[in-house]
Amino acid sequence: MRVDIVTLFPEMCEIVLKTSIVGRAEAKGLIETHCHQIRDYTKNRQKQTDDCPYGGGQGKVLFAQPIYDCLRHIQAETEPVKPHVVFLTPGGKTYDEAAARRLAEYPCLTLVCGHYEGIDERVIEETADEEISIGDYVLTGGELAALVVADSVLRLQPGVLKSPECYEDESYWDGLLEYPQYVHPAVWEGREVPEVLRSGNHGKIAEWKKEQQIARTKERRPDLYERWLKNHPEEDMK
Ligand code: 6GU
Repeated sequence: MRVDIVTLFPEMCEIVLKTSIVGRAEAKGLIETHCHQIRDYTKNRQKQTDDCPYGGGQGKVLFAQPIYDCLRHIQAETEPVKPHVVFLTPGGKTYDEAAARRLAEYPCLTLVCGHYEGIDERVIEETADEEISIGDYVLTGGELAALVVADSVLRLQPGVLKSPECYEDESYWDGLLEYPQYVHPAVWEGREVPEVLRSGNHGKIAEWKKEQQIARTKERRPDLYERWLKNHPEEDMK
């Protein structure tokens, strides 16, 4: 999979993408990432990327033209594949693991970061396949949101994680939160590792982990718990 990020802050995105698991995956040739500076596509002398909006209001709005030209440049690079284009905006649909799994199927994904007050609506209408927000809070720009989306889709690519269990085992895969984890020492600051985990009884351990997942989800995320129960009616009897 190839991911392109269109941004005023490519260095901010590059440093994250070249770090840790995603960085190693790219070094191994399993994935490809590119960050593009919107300013490089401006056509005015001052390399201005934004201005005050029509109709007045706070802040500045990014011009359509440099974003459009940058997207055309990316499309020429990925030819004959047409990238799936996502704009990261606070007004988009809320992102979740189901969306990550869906986006992970595209061979080329282009993420466009909004900044300041927004982006000229016409370039969104002209080029966006969808608009995504990562949650109900406000960020100064779309970069962190684009990196969240990039990380969550790239970790699903074959070979990036050691084995599929690595992502099947984690929170959200089966709609339940993770069970708590422990590593030695067996006693730390007077707190003991649960006895069952040291019992060597793998059946009992699996049962305990599942119980922990269900109890945590019920307590912390009643919304996820209700959805999970609907898909696992047999669990309601317990
Ligand atoms: Cl995509 N952008 C901004 N600026 N804030 C956000 C967001 C995106 N998603 C959640 N908050």
